[in-house]
This record gives sequence, C-alpha cells and structure tokens, in this order.
Amino acid sequence: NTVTLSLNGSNHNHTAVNQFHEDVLRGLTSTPKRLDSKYFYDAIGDQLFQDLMNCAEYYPTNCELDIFKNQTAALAKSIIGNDQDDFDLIELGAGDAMKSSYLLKYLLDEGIKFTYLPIDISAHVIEELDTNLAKTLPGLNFRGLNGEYFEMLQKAATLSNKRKVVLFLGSNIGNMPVAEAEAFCHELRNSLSPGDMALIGFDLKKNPKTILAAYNDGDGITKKFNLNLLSRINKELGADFKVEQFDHYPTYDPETGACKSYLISLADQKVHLADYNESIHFQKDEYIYMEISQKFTTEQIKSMAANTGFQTVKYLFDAKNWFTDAIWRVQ
Ligand code: AVJ
Repeated sequence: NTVTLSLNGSNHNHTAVNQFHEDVLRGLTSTPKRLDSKYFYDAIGDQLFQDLMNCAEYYPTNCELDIFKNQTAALAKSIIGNDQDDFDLIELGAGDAMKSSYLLKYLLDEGIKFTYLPIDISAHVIEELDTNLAKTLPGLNFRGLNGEYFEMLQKAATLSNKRKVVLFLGSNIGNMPVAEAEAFCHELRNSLSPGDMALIGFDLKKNPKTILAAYNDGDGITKKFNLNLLSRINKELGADFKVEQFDHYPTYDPETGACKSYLISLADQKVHLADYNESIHFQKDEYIYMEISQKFTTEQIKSMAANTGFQTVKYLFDAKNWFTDAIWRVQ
C-alpha cells in the first residue's frame, strides 16, 4: 500500500512541501478525514481572510480593533511595568499588525522604552512589517523574527534579558481545541519568566446565530476560504480535487462553544495525488474536518490562566462584550 509506504518510508527530508504533503496525506487517510487549518493561508487564502475581515458577518476583528482603538491607554497601562522598564513586546503571528499598531503608536507617543519583535512563519510578512512600520512609526525599535512561535520565543530570550510581553491576538488561540489551547498556554508560560506577560485575544460565547453567521457569510467567502485548501493541494501536491464536488458545512455548538467547519463530499469520488502516485477515496456525504474556532466564557479563560501558571492582570472587553483581550502575568 503506497500510502503506508510513503508515510513510514525513509524520506526524512522535512522541507516545507514534504511537511505539507505528509500532513495532508495523514489527514486524508485518517478516519474521519481532516485537514489542518494552518494550511489555509497561502497567498489566495491570505487575501480571502482579508476579504472575510471586511465582510459584515465576521465580527471578531472589528471587536478586537474596538479594544485596541478605544482602550489603548488602559491596554498600555496594564503592560507597562511600575518602574517603566525597557521591555520586549513580542507578537505571535503578527500579520499586518493592524491592531497592535495602535498600541505601538501610543507607547511611542508616551516615550515608553520598548522593542517590537513580531514573530511570523512568513518571511514576506516580516519584510513588509519592517518596511511599513519604519514609515508609519518612525523611531520604533524593530526586530522581526521569521519562524515557528516557540523557537522564535527562545531566540528572543537569547537576544535580550528584558521583560517580555507576548501578544497573541485575533482569537488565533481558538484554532485549537480547549485542551490543546491550555497546553499551548502552559508552553508559553514555560518559555517566559516571572514578571513577563501575555496578552491573548479570546472570542466569547454569544448568540449562536451571530457566531454561525460569522462562519457562514452570505457572500460565500468562508466557503471559498475552506475550498481554497483543496485548490492549494491541487497546485502544490499535483492533486485533482474537483472543488465544486465539495460543499462547506459550518456548525456551532452553544454547549461546548466549538465552532467547526467541514467540507462534505457531494459524490462518491477518487482524488489522485499525481506527484506522489497516491489515491484517496471519498464516499458521497463523507466529511473532511477543516477547522475549529473555539468560543470561550470568561470563567473558562480565568481557569485556563490559573491552570497554566498565569495570574490575571486585566480583562478588556469591546463595547458589545463579544470579545476579550486577557492580560496575564507569569507568577
Ligand atoms: C484567523 C483563526 C482567528 O477562526 O475566526 C475565519 C479564521 N476561519 N473564518 C477564526 C477563520 C473562518 C479565524 N482566525
């Protein structure tokens, strides 16, 4: 069986394409089938997510922007040390730093000493940030870190022994199931020192219809966003997915707060990965689990802090109380 052979074979060359291939193959040969939502973000996926942030139904970005725009002083006050020490402001998955820019500008205007260290898996993102922030925020101490979150956090620790404040915005933490998110916070805590802080954006439980609509927008951008991963597999792994033979199925469970999306196979069909000579069979109505966007209660967030060695400093909420930025300190 070619699938087993290539998974257990002697190919230990972990280039990006091999890792992508390995993860896709493992996911599509699992029962049930699944794909990893971290692979949504190729150039087209990035653009579709931008479009999503501008559509009426997708609220999380605007909620967090409300906090960063309208409560900048409170945010800054919570992360500035009492002795106004020079500190490192690290951002995980910085993207275009649209929200954090408000905080950066405020800190600069107040004459607070700090260095901004965005971490992103995309070298392109880091280069863009470097160029753009030099123009929009002259005087900003900038040090871009291109790589995996925890590897780059280690790197940041070797670059300076200053106090660290780590931003993890946009409810990106929701892309992990609760237990995994807790493990992530634990690992984050272990890569920090007493006095260091985390500022994490959590999307909150709210009217289930509001949540479901955000992941089922009327223009079908979320559907395209999900289907684009199949197109990406076609392009990068030589597969022949017929994307019109799959439908987007978003769900939200108000009990658990899990918002999950699936792609449903509309026919009995076979997909061939030509570059690797592998075939995947789909039954009619079979699903591929694509993504979780977990919604939280404040109680859950508080217990997550307590369970992972963080102390609550402050919770900031948007005007609608739909989203919170949690500010935690390492005990
Ligand atoms: C970028 C992970 C925060 O889960 O809300 C948007 C991605 N998926 N619509 C989210 C997403 C479908 C988004 N995050």
